[in-house]
Amino acid sequence: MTDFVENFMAEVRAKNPAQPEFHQAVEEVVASLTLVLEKHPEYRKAKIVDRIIEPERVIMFRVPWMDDQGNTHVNRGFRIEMNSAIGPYKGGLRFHPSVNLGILKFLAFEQVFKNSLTTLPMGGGKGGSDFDPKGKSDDEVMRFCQSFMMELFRHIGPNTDVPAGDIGVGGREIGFLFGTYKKLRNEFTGVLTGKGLNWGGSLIRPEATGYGAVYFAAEMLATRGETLEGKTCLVSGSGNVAQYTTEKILDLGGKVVTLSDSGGYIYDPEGIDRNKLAYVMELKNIRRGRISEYVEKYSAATYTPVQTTTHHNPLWDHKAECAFPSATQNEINEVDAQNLVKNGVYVVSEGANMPTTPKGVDIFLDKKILYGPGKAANAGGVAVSGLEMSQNSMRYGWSREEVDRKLHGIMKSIHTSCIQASEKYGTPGNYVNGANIAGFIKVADAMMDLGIFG
Ligand code: NDP
Ligand code: 2IT
Repeated sequence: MTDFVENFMAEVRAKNPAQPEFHQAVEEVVASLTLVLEKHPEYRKAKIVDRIIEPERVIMFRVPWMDDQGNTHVNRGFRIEMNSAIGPYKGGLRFHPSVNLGILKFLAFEQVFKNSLTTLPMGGGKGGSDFDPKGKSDDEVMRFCQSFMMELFRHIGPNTDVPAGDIGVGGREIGFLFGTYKKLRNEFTGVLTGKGLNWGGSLIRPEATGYGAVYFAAEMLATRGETLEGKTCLVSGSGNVAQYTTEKILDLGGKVVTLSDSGGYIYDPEGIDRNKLAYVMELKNIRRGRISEYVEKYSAATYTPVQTTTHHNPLWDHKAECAFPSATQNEINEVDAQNLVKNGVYVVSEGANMPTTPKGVDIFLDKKILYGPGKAANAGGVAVSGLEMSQNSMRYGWSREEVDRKLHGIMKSIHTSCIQASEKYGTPGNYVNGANIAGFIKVADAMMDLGIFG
């Protein structure tokens, strides 16, 4: 079967050149699936794996926009409609200069399995642009979003494809995108999630990814009879996921000592308490400042600039029990993974998508730490997006407690699915195999039922 993976990956690489992140995401899943394919010749016969790695549709388009000085710019827009076997395409939009076809294909591919794990009826998709919102005025961001939606609107719809946020796309961007869609279609529908509360959004959606990643960590710890109470946690990023991860860790009695952005990270040995978190939220969400400013306000903390080209990230080299990578893909390499384990970390719950390199993952699995991969641990965001879709369809809104209770239940159920699948296929405690297999089987069975186009 390892021959199978090698041969399969050689074809994937040849057919999808210059998409290393997509290759990485596919290889991890296909390696897990060898355990399933041996027992299920029907999946092999129906070429389910060959079909599941091929997007149903890729849309790529020009996004022209004008800056405040009247200069014209052109960015590239994408939407990857990966798989709709179990529901409408669903997944976020990322606005970041690093965005390209391969990165969005990796994200769309992971989204298929993640959405399947949530228990809700959502297919997988992802989109975005290489536009950089950083340093742009609100008006520039608005004009960009309007231009982006001017093309995207003809491809999406509440029963077809429902985008949401991701890196660089938060409430502000979703507002401009939704306003443009509404104007173009003359329709008020749940075509996007992550909407504002006054115009169709769900309570707890902003919190959901971070809260979910912490609920998932709590479930993993419970398998050893432990809780987050008193545990020291390393969190990376300082955006949506990092902020609400920090908030929920505080709720559960843990201590967060790091946060970061693309410039570097802060280490606060006294812990980031609720007041400091409120400061970070204001700094990042309202003032759109840099995390380095934290140390000007809180002198016990230190700021360390980090080059993305360095061979390891010192953020992951502090004593702690838990780590919540919440910034971006491949932010933990094998040196970082070794440092984490060396410093006592034995819980890693991934808020970000694919934040650990394959060699880093191997270290976590070898050491048998509690390692929750992104497609399980960060599924809370899209799960509450699914709940937002349900509320929009009903034209009704659930209370904060109701949505949080449902989110908590979904995270527990994802954890159970991972445990059960990893045991059934002979690798107990391996959440990577568990998530890949449990996510796959539901989609694969639907594809079998729907015939060759499914
Ligand atoms: P935000 O844009 O709100 O925040 C992103 C954070 O990560 C910022 O602090 C940003 O720093 C940092 N970051 C981004 N790119 C890099 C980079 N290349 N190197 C170092 N730091 C970087 O995004 P989110 O919090 O929404 O997303 C964070 C992660 O969580 C992503 O992997 C995303 O795919 C994943 N995710 C998000 C979900 C959601 O609901 N939002 C759901 C599931 C997963 P800076 O400000 O300098 O750019
Ligand atoms: O990666 C993800 O799951 C997200 N960015 C959220 C997707 C969504 O549709 O809420």
